[in-house]
Amino acid sequence: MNLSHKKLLTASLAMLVTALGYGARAAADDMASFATGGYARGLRTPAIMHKMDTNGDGMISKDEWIAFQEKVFVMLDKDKSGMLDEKEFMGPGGAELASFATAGYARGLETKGMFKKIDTDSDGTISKDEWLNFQKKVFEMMDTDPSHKGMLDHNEFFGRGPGNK
Ligand SMILES: [Ca+2]
Ligand SMILES: [Ca+2]
Repeated sequence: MNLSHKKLLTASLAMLVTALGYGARAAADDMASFATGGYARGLRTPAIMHKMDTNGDGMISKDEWIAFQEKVFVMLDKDKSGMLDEKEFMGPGGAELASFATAGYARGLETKGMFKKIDTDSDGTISKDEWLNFQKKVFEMMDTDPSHKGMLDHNEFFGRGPGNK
């Protein structure tokens, strides 16, 4: 085997190991498979946790979570109709959301895949109920530590709570 073949083989093995690692992690991470890996990545950052933790106790209560999600909905609902169409959801008007909730969060959220997941009745619009129900499910999936139900500590927030690998 010449050197370049050896390098190629090493690189392929490294890629395979990485892929297997991701697979195992995704299987143990209901939230990321429910809400897309991109959304999970955009959400699970210190900046978002800090933004949500309005009383500064280092935990995200369900009320804090919902208050944040209500603000995001209002920002996306450009025409104030109480519904999000695909254009509003994925449109270029994400600057306000990006500055409120980080560009990474906006990037993870504003995808066609996310739109479809949140639009549970598939009528082509996201109602506020659909939005909040989706976000409540995300919260419940992250809320894995039985010692403080209804609150996310930083381990749960970053996907390292009990039940996450
Ligand atoms: Ca808090
Ligand atoms: Ca809908």
